[in-house]
Amino acid sequence: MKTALITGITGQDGSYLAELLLEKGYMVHGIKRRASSFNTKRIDHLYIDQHEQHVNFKLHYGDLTDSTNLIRIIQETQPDEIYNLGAMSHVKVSFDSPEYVANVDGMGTLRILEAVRILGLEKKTRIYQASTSELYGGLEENKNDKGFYDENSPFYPRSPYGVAKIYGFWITKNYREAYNMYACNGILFNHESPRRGETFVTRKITMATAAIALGKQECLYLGNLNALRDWGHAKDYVEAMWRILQQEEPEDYVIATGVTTSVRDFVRLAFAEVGVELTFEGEAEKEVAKVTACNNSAFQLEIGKIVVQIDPRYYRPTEVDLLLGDPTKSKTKLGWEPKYDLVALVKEMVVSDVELVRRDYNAQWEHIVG
Ligand code: NDP
Ligand code: GDR
Repeated sequence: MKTALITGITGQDGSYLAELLLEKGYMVHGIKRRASSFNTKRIDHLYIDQHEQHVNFKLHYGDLTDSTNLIRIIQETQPDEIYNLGAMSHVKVSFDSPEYVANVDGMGTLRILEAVRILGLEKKTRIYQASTSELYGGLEENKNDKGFYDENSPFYPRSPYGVAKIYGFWITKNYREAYNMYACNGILFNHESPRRGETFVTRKITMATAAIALGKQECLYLGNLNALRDWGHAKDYVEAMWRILQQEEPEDYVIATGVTTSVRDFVRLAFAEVGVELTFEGEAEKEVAKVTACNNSAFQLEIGKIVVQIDPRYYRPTEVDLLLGDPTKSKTKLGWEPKYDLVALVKEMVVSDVELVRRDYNAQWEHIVG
């Protein structure tokens, strides 16, 4: 039986990866932070029945800012594979707490690598580092000839988050080269799911779509509608993480769908799932989306109703305008291909959020900041 250790197990990706590894017969250890309220809702279904089915699933308290607990947990668990997914992962919030982000997302990666070295596990333990398309910064001139970002495209991060993650990227590569460690970067483009954090744009949109359709919310406030992202499904992407660690040689890989879509079009697709057609009008901060047709008898919205407005509070000091990844290497070397396309992803998220809003609407959702 292989043993894996996942940092960030309580997050979106950690929860899907834990499920995947348990299915594959792994012993799965996860590091969770102590919080004043429950923070394990994404993995409770794995945790609750640990006395019966999943005795091969164990959580440990810890934090990426604390080397001592990382060394202790790695020593205790002796993992064959470490997936370092833990991070302060919100780009906009990273402008508010840049030092913390550098500590967790940058130095945290070093702490994991050093812990493995200190414990003499360099030959045994393979390490996956959660790198990101934010490293590219969306600069037009850095795209490849085909108009995509690939493993050879230059980096130009545009946020404290991106800058912290670039340290994580290079220190992982450096430890691979300096100490012959099996340490790899997955450069993952945006990936979403019904478990996506509520302050990321896709989930904010699908939750609001559900709440507006069900008459529980008036309007959705967003920032930059022109931003373009290469959106995939988290379930597909954790499969790629696992494949990256199963290769003969450690290498870095771009994981993406190769399709990019604007935030505005994501909004259109989400509302289309509840039978509502939108028309966008106006410029910049005055842009709004109005209902122009409503084709689902379960969701009756007034024609002409404004359901999306701009709130400049959600603009970023420096923005990444466009992300589009080239999945050629992951396709050919890993044999990886996404199973979900964007329409299927949006559908799953909207259906899940309609269910959630019906069951358990919380008026605070209208004021989600992020
Ligand atoms: P989430 O924000 O959903 O999860 C982040 C996880 O990190 C949570 O479990 C969180 O714990 C944990 N964490 C935060 N701070 C610390 C800390 N100081 N010590 C230990 N753990 C901590 O992110 P995702 O699941 O979406 O992403 C996983 C990783 O992949 C992240 O590193 C992210 O930066 C990266 N990434 C994500 C992409 C995406 O589109 N989703 C794309 C590319 C990279 P808690 O639950 O207590 O907050
Ligand atoms: P991103 O994701 O910054 O790409 O980082 P996010 O969903 O936060 O933003 C995507 C784009 O949408 C624009 N936007 C808004 N974003 C948010 N959060 N809220 C809004 O109201 C809003 N309106 C418009 C943003 O400006 C941006 O252009 C995610 C994270 O998961 C990172 O951890 C990961 O590394 C990258 O994806 C790849």
